[in-house]
Amino acid sequence: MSELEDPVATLLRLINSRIRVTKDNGEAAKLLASEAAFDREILLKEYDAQITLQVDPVLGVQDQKLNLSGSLRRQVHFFKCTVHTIDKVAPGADAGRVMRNKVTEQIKAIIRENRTLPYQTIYNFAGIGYPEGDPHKAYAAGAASELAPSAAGWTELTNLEYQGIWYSDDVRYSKSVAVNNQYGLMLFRFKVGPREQCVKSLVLSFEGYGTAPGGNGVTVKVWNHIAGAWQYAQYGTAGTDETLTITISANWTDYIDSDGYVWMIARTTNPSNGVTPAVVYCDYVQLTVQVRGITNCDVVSYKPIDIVEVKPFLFKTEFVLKGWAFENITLG
Ligand SMILES: [Ca+2]
Repeated sequence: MSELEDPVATLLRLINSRIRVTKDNGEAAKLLASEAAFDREILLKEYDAQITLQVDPVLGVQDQKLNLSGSLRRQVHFFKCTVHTIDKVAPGADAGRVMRNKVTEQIKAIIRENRTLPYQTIYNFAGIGYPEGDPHKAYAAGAASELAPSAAGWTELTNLEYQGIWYSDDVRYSKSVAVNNQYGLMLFRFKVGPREQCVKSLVLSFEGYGTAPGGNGVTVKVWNHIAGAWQYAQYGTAGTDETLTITISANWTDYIDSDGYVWMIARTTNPSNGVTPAVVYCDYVQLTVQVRGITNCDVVSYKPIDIVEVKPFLFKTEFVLKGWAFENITLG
């Protein structure tokens, strides 16, 4: 049973997963994008900017009839999206107005550039390291079989090792195993944002390769937590980078566990012989998730609404955004 995702959740994920703002000193700005309401305390203490999103209280949702009978319809959702910044006294902080303008440009770019794909999110490991929080994780092991995600044999990558899988840049992480009959294994855990009931597509991809005395090749699979089995096997045969893709076409909830994780394994197709190692190389991995929900989005308008009567000044941009979805309804 699938359901439509709340459009506010869809747009917030779009913004959160793509927004990157660099401060004048070269550091990444710390941003909070959430449902309304604005929190002055949290902005003063912890963040360089706060972005709030809600259904526009004036424009709301329009239900448009697209044909004479009214069977083809379009639901247009309007949103109020507000950027909030202040002049911070913290060292290294941008001036409030400068930060506001940077965040405004980012929101504008993200919404316009993803006009036809607001429902798609690409998850990867860029910027992630050990032992940071709850999100995506990567592990390696040597074993004679495909270990389950919960097996004890996995070791998480180190901070430096994670950097090998951040980007598709020919800088790779590799796991070498020289025990007879053992494979080089890697395990990837992706933390998926949406409610699993809203998911309509999961696509995993692995860029890398494997080498072993019995021949080149890497095998990738995804974990079915209901069946307790690795499934959707894809095989590579090269001794240089190739991209293997797993497309899950049905029963998505079987592949998203109760913690919201999707698990992928990669192993050398052939084992070590105890003399020559089996080595699995990974340049990059990603998970692309699509949800059922709004299919388009756009910017309607925006304006600065600074509040400079009280200190610290509050710099704000207020956007009106829209998102829409088509419906084909059965008439009685
Ligand atoms: Ca890489």
